[in-house]
Amino acid sequence: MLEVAASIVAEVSKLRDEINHHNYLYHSLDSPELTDVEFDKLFRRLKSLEAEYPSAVTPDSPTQRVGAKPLEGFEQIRHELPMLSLDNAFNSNDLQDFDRRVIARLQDESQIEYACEPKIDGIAVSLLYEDGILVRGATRGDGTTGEDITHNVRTIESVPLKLMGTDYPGRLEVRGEIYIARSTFKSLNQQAEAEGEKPFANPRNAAAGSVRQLDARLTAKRKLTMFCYSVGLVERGELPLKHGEILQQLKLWGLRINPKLAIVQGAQACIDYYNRMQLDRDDLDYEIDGVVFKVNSIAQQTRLGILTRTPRWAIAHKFPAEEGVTELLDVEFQVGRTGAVTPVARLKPVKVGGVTISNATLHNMDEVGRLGVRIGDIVLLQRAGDVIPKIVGVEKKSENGKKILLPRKCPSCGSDVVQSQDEVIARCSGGLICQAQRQENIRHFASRLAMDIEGLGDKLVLQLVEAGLIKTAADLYDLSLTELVELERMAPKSANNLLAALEKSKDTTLPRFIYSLGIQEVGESTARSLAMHFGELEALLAADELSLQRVPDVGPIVAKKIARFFAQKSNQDVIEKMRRLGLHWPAIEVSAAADVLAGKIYVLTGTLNQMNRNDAKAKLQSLGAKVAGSVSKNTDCVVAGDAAGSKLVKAQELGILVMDEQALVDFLAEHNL
Ligand code: I6G
Repeated sequence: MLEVAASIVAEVSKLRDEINHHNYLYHSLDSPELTDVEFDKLFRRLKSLEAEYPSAVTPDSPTQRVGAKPLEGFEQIRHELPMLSLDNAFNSNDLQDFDRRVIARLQDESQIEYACEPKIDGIAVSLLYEDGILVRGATRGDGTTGEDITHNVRTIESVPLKLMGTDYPGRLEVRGEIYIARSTFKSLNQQAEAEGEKPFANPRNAAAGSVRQLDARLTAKRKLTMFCYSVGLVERGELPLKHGEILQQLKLWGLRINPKLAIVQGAQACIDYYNRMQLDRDDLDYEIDGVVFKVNSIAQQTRLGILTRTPRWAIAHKFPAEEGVTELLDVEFQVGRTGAVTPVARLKPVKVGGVTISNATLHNMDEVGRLGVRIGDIVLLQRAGDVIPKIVGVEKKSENGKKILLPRKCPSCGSDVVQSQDEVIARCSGGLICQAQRQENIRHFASRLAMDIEGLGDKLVLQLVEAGLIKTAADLYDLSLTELVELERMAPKSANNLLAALEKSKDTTLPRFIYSLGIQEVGESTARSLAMHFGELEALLAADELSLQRVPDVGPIVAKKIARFFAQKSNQDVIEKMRRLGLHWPAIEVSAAADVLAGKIYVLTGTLNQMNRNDAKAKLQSLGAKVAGSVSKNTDCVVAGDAAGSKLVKAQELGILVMDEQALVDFLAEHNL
């Protein structure tokens, strides 16, 4: 009996190794050795053994890629090391400037070795391997916090569930780009059309939608793939000392890297690589929007360090925006959530970079004047990556072109449109009586980074507003099943799901709640600063402009907008209703924190690895410190990160307190920051 079990275990293990190996050859190296039929035979044998001996099933088995049960929602993941973004170069001069900056900072080098790769137009993600097993996949999110998409990442055949070999670090975070191949995208869209569904606009949108599916079975059908381009966290193990060699090592562990990786010397060779890639671009089975150059030596990368959120040792050289020419048929004015009235161009449909464009933004009336564009003109369009296309010029004037005029009344509610002296944007003065503003406001409230109300999409918001069921976001929490099922195309199951999602969203956080209110100029990061500073909503509501200005990142203009928002009775009523209907969040302990460093002057120098410099600055400021740019005898403390230079030396000469990054992290943690 025991012997049989041992032989089964051995067979199962051998089959898994074989399947993983052939998966790797097929999906990562693009050089299969088995026919599909031969591969399927191995796979079916493994499945049947696992069905017969369920105790032999392990989570890293290739049969276990797709979970059976959809998730209820996405968990937030805080990246242990922030996921940075890249600085951009838009031409050869920018690239040469970058190279000169690198040389100047390193002082001792005249020609730098660079690793070059295509920049995939996909979705940045992080994979975490513990003892070689994939334990987590997360989106980049805002670089600090992303979403847990492990269930979806597991379905991607080119992502190993278990690393090959044995010499990998105990904890290894691999970063890269998930995308959908052009060929796959084409067949997905053909299938969507055949089934009467709306096709995806482009491969990037299709990939983005697919990694954010709650049901991994749907993700698996989208046939995503991934190229790995760097590592994040590395613990209990060592990696090679050059970026290119690290990537080659990742490949040996079974991860997929871009075959176009090249190591070159100096800026001119980078420009040559860029030109080659621009020529090859259309022949690739994936979309790229430029190329990325990285200083190859990790020691040099460390010396160069990070500037806020972008490494000084890497740059993305973007391809120029794709352009097209078409006729401007009409201009309509759209009203946004803050009442901004924006001219939107309706165009004769035209293909730009493979995508059909029929709308483009004209930004504001100043831009319309600057371009001198009229309805009927032939215009020049630009489309860059995922950005909304814009009109950048007039190719040919129409003989009887019609002048574009800002409407005097809001196209949505008929209130006056006003243009104040101090901004170029015209606004509807209707406030919450304006249906368009209401709709946009509620859409923002429900959005992913705000209250994240699953299932409450744009169309449903429009339906609810049009049916008169909701006027403000607070009314969402008053909706009843009876009201919902009376809406067109609303089955009882969907209505119940929406009510459950609304219920779930009531349990939120103060930063999210503040962000969801849609106060002008208050994005996610300012909302977080406000929450950290005031700790509770009441204190924020009571704050005047001066006290608002004490919050990091809040200047006089933003403070005025925040104070004005909370002074409005209609906004107070909405907030009061939300709280009455059950929205709640834990208080944030600000303790006596706000004054702990009052009057102290801090200086940050060197590279911080556990947080970016802006975050460190904001946190010190929230404790009352002033953060200065240079060291003087008035400085109280210098926080010295890696490769700190002259400021550290000066601090030591002046006998000023110096703390390293870990001491800062510990100190902030003591104050709940
Ligand atoms: O967004 C990115 C695309 C490609 C990257 C990147 C990359 O390397 C080929 N590398 C880094 C380090 C970052 N973003 C931050």
